[in-house]
Formats: sequence, C-alpha cells, structure tokens
Amino acid sequence: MSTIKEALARRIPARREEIVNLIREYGDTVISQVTVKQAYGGMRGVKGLVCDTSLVDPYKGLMIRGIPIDELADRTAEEIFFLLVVGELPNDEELATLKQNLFARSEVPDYVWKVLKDMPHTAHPMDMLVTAIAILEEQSVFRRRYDEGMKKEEYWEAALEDSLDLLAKLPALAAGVYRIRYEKGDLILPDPKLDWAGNFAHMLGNDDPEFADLMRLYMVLHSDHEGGNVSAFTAHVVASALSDPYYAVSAGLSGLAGPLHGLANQECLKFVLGVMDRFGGAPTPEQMEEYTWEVLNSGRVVPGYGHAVLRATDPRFKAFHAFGMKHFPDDPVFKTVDVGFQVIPKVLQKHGKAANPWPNVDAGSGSILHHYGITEMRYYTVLFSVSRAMGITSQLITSRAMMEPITRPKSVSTEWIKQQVGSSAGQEKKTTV
Ligand code: NMX
Ligand code: MLT
Repeated sequence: MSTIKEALARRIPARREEIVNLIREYGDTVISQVTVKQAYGGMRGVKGLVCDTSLVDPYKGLMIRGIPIDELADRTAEEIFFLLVVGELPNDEELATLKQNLFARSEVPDYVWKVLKDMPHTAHPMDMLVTAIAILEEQSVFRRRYDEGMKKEEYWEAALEDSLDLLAKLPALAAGVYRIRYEKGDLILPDPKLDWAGNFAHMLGNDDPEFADLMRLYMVLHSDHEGGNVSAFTAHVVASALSDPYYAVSAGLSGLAGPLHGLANQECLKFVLGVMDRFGGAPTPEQMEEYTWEVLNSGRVVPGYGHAVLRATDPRFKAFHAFGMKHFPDDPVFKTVDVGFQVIPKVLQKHGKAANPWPNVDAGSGSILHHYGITEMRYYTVLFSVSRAMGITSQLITSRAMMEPITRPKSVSTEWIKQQVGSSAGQEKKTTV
C-alpha cells in the first residue's frame, strides 16, 4: 500500500535539487526591500519567507498547492492534508491508507485526559487544547530520534511521524475539551467507519449528517493560509530550532488564540449576539450601521473584517455564507451576519483606517456553529486549531524535508534606523547594530 511517506519521499530529491540550484544561481538576487514603515509595522508585505503548501492572493484568496480553495470545498480533510504535504491530491489507495493510518494512531493516552479533567472549570478551551498538545510531547518520535543521532536528511521522516500522531489524536482531544469543559457527559469513542472530520462531529456529540458536512467544510477551509500568519510563522520559527512538532504546534496555536488572529471567530459571534441583543433580533441595515460605529468609536476593531494580505472578500467567508444560504437562510443569527456583510464594509470604508474593509474567514463561521447547537463561542478557536494543525504540520514537514536552517532575521535598533535615514537625532550618536 502506498503511504503519504512514500509519496513524499519520491518527490523530495527533485525538490531539494531545485532549491539548491535556485540558491546557487540566484542566491544574491533581490526579491524584496524593507522600508522603515515595514520594520515598525509587523513586516507587512516583506517577502522573506518561503511557503510552498499554500499561497494567499490578495484578490483571489487562498490557493492550496495552486488550487483555489473554492475548488477544494467538497474534499475531505485527509485529501487536503495529503495535498498540503505531497503537493498533489491522493489516489484512492493513498487516501484509504492515510485514513487507516490516522485511525490507528488516534487513541489519546489516559494521562492527557487526567490533566484536562483537573484543569479549572474557568480555563479557556484554547488553554486546554494547547496544554494537551504540549503534554503529548512526551511521545515525540522526533525528539527521541534526535537524541539517538538522527541524520539531517531524515528529520522530515520523524517530523511526519509526530505530525500524523498528533493530527490523528486532535479530533478526539478537541472533542474531549468540549465535553469536559462544558460538562456534556462522557467522552465519545471514534467510529472506524467515519472520516477524520466526520469523527470529530461524532465525538462532539452531534450525529446529524448535515453537521458532519459542516465539519468537513470547516476543516478544509481553515487548513492553511500560507506562511506569514501568526500561528504558521510562530510554529515555523519554533520548529526551525529543531523543537519537535508538539512544541511547534502548541506554540503556533497559542498565537491562534489571539483576538486579532483565530480568536476573532469567538469575538465575531459576540459582536453578532451583541447587535441582536440590542435590537431584539436580526437588525435592520441602519441598526447594524449604528452598532458598528459604536464599536469603532469606542476604539475597538470590528471582528471578522480586515486582513493583512487579502484585499477582497475572503473566499472562505463566501463558502460559509453559501452553506448558510443553502441550509438555513432564515436563521436570525445567520441573517445578522448577512446584514453585517451588506453594511460593515461601507462603514469601514467611511471610517478610512482598515486597508481591507471586507469580511475574512471568521465573520460568519460562528453563526453556522451556533445554528447546529455549538453555542459556546469560547470553543470556536479550538475548531479552527484542529484544522490549522494540518497547515502548520505540513509546513514544518516541508521545511525539514528541504533541510532549512534555523530562522534568525536581523533586528535593528531605533538608533540604527535614525542613522540610516540621516535623521539629526541619529547623527548625534553613532551606534553599530
Ligand atoms: N475594525 C476596525 N479597525 C480596523 C479593522 C477592523 N476590522 N481592521 C483594521 N483596522 C485598523 C487597524 O486596527 C489599524 O488601526 P491603527 O492604525 O489605529 O493601528 C488600521 O486599520 C490599519 O490596519 P490594516 O493595515 O488594515 O490591518 P493589519 O494588517 O494591521 O491587521 C487584522 C489585520 C486582521 C489584524 C485587522 O484587520 C483586524 O484587527 N481585524 C479584526 C480582527 C479579525 O477579524 N482578525 C481575524 C483575521 C483572520 N484570522 O482568522 O486570523
Ligand atoms: C489565517 O487564516 O491565518 C488568517 O486569515 C490570518 C492571516 O492569514 O494572516
């Protein structure tokens, strides 16, 4: 049976050679420049990082290995993971093998459940998930093999092992976080007949086939978003020190837990329910406009809108919106999201600050989960995390396969910048970097 490991192993030599040749022939060619604004502004737009799993076009949005995300919306998570890692979709045999492989690794050790059950009832679900991943590190094949003297050429194999082990356990772990944190009853065992995302839906405690379809879509849409987003970049840096995938994924997901990144999905539902609470149901466009201005005038951001790279409506938002339109267009929470979509971009344009006034992936996902009874909004970023772990691990497997070095950009001081720009304050005191 052909495995994901064999499929990747076949492709690695040519890819390594391609990169070696690129560096040999064009190593000194300039591909980006950095302005003072970028150095102080989150390195926005600086091209100093390679990510081959996916790319975000400002106008078309996410493309996984060159395929636009809307063309992948009907695929399973297993197909997406294979595509991310290998670069091509799996054939039937490869897919069946990957599904079996993941199921065989899915059991979560008892000590993890004990820790999760001992955590305070007030713990944030993301805190629980990140803790669970961090304590699974005890099982790392990468760390054990490194201690035994593993060769650099083989790092990717151990990274893949750990990634498969972790991904296999994530649906059970995340469903367990939900059931423990919200006292939903006993943990539910996985069903070997179900796919990865279908099993996640089942272990959450919802066997409605429509909910399983939503989970499949959810897992595909959040899987990856090139290399510069906070969680992917964090994990990339951590893994570049040869910290194993458990450390890297828990670090990356700690970044996803920030309200400007993945936690925005929790904040979005809070915003939507806040409008509904104020106006006693789905608002009129005028009421939505009034509420949005209040949020902006209080100095807060409108969650679910804006993006560091995108300059158009996120195709992932469009896919969720289409799902809601198909299954429950009259749900008041979904309708509120829809009114927001009509109104908020115009308000943000008038406000004049956000470079991108359009909705991102988080703007509508919570309303859909709410419809299917997942109303605990603090849980939403855990769902995002389960999916994003595919992108993070596929990026770090690729990095180890390409034998990338430790990440270590040069930082500079404000004094140094003042000297570079010739500011009088800087010339008074010459410093070296
Ligand atoms: N509401 C209000 N103000 C905004 C928004 C928004 N949705 N988006 C950007 N701005 C402001 C931003 O705070 C900044 O203000 P200031 O100069 O006072 O610091 C200004 O507009 C320029 O920011 P941009 O260059 O447009 O955005 P940037 O690339 O720095 O940040 C986000 C991108 C996504 C962090 C930002 O748009 C934001 O905070 N959006 C709301 C939170 C959100 O939806 N995050 C989820 C992103 C997707 N994800 O899942 O990770
Ligand atoms: C993501 O999916 O990671 C977000 O859209 C944020 C980003 O790409 O910066």
